Amino acid sequence: MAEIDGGHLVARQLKAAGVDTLFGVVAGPMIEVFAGAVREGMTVVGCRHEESAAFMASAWGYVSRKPGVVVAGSGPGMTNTVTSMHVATESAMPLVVLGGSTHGATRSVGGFQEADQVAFAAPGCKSTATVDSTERIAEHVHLALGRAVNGRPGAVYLDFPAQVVGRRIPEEQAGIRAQAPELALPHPDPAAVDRIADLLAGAERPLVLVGKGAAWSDAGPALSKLVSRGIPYVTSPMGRGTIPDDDPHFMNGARSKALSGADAILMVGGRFNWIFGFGRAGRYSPDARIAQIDVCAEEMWSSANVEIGVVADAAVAVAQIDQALGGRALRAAPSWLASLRETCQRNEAGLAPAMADDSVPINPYRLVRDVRDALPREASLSVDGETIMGISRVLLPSHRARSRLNAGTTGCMGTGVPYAMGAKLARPDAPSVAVLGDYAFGAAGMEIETAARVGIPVVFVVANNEGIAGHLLQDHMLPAGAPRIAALLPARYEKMAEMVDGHAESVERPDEIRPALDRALASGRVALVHVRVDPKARRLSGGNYLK
Ligand SMILES: Cc1ncc(C[n+]2csc(CCOP(=O)(O)OP(=O)(O)O)c2C)c(N)n1
Repeated sequence: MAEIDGGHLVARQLKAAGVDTLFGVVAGPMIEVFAGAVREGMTVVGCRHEESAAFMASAWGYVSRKPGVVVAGSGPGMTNTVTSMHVATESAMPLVVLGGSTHGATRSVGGFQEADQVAFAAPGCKSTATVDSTERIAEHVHLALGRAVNGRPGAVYLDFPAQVVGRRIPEEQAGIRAQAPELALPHPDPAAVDRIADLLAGAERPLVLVGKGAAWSDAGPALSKLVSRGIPYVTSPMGRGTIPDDDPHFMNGARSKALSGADAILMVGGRFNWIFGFGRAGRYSPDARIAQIDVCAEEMWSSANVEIGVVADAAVAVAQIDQALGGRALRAAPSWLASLRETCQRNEAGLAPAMADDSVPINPYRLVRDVRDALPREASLSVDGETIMGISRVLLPSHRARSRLNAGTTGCMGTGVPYAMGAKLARPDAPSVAVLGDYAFGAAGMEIETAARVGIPVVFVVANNEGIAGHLLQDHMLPAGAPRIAALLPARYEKMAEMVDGHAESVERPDEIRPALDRALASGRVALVHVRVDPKARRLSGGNYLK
């Protein structure tokens, strides 16, 4: 009678559920899982750090709308994924962490790499479980995958004690769960749809807010249709591209004015947290009437005074609101759109001199302008850092849902490198570019070896301003004469691409930026474009453009 070990069983269940890519760091007691994944023909990405592996998995999952799966060994291997689980849950990215743990026979008596792993995982997860027998592996994996990706996506942790992974059982006891429920998407109540249509139709200054929940549910086409009636919209950073950014109703460039001026707001798949100014008076008009669409009813309870909450899939709900509006003309004053557009143009014009600056060291606005010009329309874009992320948020567009990845709800540095790699594996046909501060690159930079080894041709653009927000913190917030704490060495990060036979570029002058980017994009290899930017440059507060 053929037998199968627990590790192979994990892989077989993943395959049965349509997960063909696995991330992780090989370690006991999970080596059988990696071996099983190879036997099952999965793409297995062996990473250099579990935190990065889990970030890669969550980006892969978010872009492909499947659960991203990462495997970590016991003790510190598993605890290295805790930040990534927290980030995935807060940023609503689907992640399943499979953590090996010490053998049951040595628990509580100082077992090797023993830790209370479920307790470490729990606060950052939607759910956690311990796999109690080899026979129940398939069921636990089936549950974890479903829970990570459904409802609001997030992290799920499964703990695998060593004795469960290594044990062999007869194949007919494997209990593979080949069938996943076919879920009908949650549809909105028609009466609520009519009320929202009335709200938008009767408003003088309507506004749509787009969060990454809208990206997740591919609400772009329905949203494009709705806003084309003459409604401006503002997105969260990762909601960018759900409607292509070159839509004339896109008003992130007049964000503060749009939020404070609107008299009716429809929030689609976003949360009234810090990213949207909590929905509080001050950022918003106290008289604004607010409607919200979300897959979670709890989300309607926030700092914002939400009048109408609809629990529904964003794409379905928006399409129905548009249908309910039918041939009705909106009452919105044309001057509302026009004044926001004018603010966008004025703010962008205010940045033009910095974008055209030819000085050395390079102005970061000039660098990001050239990245914008070189960036293919369909590219996946990941951005990480502080100064460079703020500038990129203003200048770099996105044109596709779930093509924009950044530090997200938790503002977590160290996501940029692995997110770009996960996105590339999920969408291999689209170029993947990461724009990174030197600190942000360094936080996960060793994964460049993973990219070279596995063959993940990402372009890393490192804006090296020699520090955390350049020299700003070092010079202005630390005592004079302090050792370099926030300021970093002017290191030559392109050497890290050379080290793995990747494509390396080093740029010191503005006119060298674009040719270097073009060569990197054409190289077909992992590439690092190292750009020396002015350590003293800060973000410009062009009107309300940057808030
Ligand atoms: C995990 C984590 N650690 C620390 C921070 C605090 N932090 C915010 S921005 C930043 C670094 C920014 O420097 P860099 O990546 O070089 O980008 P720059 O601002 O210089 O463009 C740090 C450490 C954070 N947000 N996340």
